[in-house]
Amino acid sequence: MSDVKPFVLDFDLVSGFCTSGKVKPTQRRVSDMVAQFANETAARAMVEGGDPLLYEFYGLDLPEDDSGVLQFGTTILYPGKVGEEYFMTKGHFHTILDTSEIYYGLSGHGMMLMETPEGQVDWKEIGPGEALYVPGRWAHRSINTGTEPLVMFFVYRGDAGHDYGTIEEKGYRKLVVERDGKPAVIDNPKW
Ligand code: S6P
Ligand code: ZN
Repeated sequence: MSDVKPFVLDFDLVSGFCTSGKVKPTQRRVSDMVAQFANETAARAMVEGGDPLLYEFYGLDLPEDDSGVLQFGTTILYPGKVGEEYFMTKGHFHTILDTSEIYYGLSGHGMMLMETPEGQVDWKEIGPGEALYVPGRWAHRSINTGTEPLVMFFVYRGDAGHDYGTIEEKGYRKLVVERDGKPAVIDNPKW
């Protein structure tokens, strides 16, 4: 068991930021995930045009090898599109595949796109006051389908680990795009 002492952290309920600055978020820009977007040409043009920030998320300095630890923080995903595809997170499986995760919507509106290695696919809308359960084995990607930052609090088993490789190689089976001004879930033509 790890020797972590009790502590308190502040996360703003609307912005999602730790306003005291006790912890710092990791940032991902379009340049960090050009190949993950269906329209890579549009992604490259955005990189050249200033490389916008897609999202920020907190990871705490907690032991990563202890199944008793809970990792937690917020994800702040900005609104926007690359081509017709909404801004999204990279998405990942947990390395310990059967570990689950809880997300709680604080502000903004979006979707969680999920799939299993066996090819089950699901997506759920998430907004303020809604708790979303991502079961073990389900890869998860957050997508901002709204016009404000999508802010969610998350908790997962601290030794779960992140497997990004599978998604980076093959992508998701589905994409979330804007059609007629509304979000639509379509087949990924690259799959
Ligand atoms: C970790 C949890 C979140 C994501 C964050 C960024 O298990 O799901 O903290 O790390 O939303 O997404 P990604 O796919 O870049 O890690
Ligand atoms: Zn996760």
